[in-house]
Amino acid sequence: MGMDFTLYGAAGSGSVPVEAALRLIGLDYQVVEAPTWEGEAERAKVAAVNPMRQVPALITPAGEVITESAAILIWLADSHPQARLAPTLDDRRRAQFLRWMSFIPAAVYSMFWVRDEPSRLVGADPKAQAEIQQRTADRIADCWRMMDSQITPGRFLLGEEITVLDLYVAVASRWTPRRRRFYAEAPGMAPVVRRVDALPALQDFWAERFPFDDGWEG
Ligand SMILES: N[C@@H](CCC(=O)N[C@@H](CS)C(=O)NCC(=O)O)C(=O)O
Repeated sequence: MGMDFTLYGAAGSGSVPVEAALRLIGLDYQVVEAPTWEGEAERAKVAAVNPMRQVPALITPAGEVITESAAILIWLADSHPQARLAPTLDDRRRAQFLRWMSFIPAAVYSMFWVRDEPSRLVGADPKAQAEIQQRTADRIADCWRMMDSQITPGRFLLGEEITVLDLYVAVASRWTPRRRRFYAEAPGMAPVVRRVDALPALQDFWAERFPFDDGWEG
């Protein structure tokens, strides 16, 4: 099979759950590596396909560009129903699936636009920047706690079957304030993300794209 999908992404980034979904579905893809948070040169690589200059951005075999991690994950799952990575439209879990798939980018992921470069909001003042880092980390922790209070996982977040929501939360929960705090704030979801970390089908993938290096839990 040819390289049908092209994904602009980076190790450890929001492209990782998308890459994991592509792997689980069994689709062939290539990654254009662009760690955008490292600076202008990396962001410029993405500008041609995504004027937001962010990853992930997926180019489909038909040449369509899809940005926004949640949209990409939902679209991939819905258009490959045989992989069973999302509740279908008539499934009673669909509403909660969409709820949490929207919550992650709106409440959690959006904080990283500020965290990655606090000067975007507060200029060069180091004290204000440190405050931004602290407050956004606390806000993310609060969001995980609120989500945990509203969800009753089974083996996975929505029940017994893995969905792209599990991939998304497993990756996003490794970012600041990182897993140790996530386990404390979200004890109900903690066993689920550990289960996703341990999925045999993804062991080589995690090692390549988001390794569990010493001290990774924070
Ligand atoms: N809303 C976007 C956010 C994507 C995003 O923030 N990506 C980060 C990398 S993990 C990025 O490219 N940051 C560079 C920037 O915002 O300038 C999504 O959900 O895909």
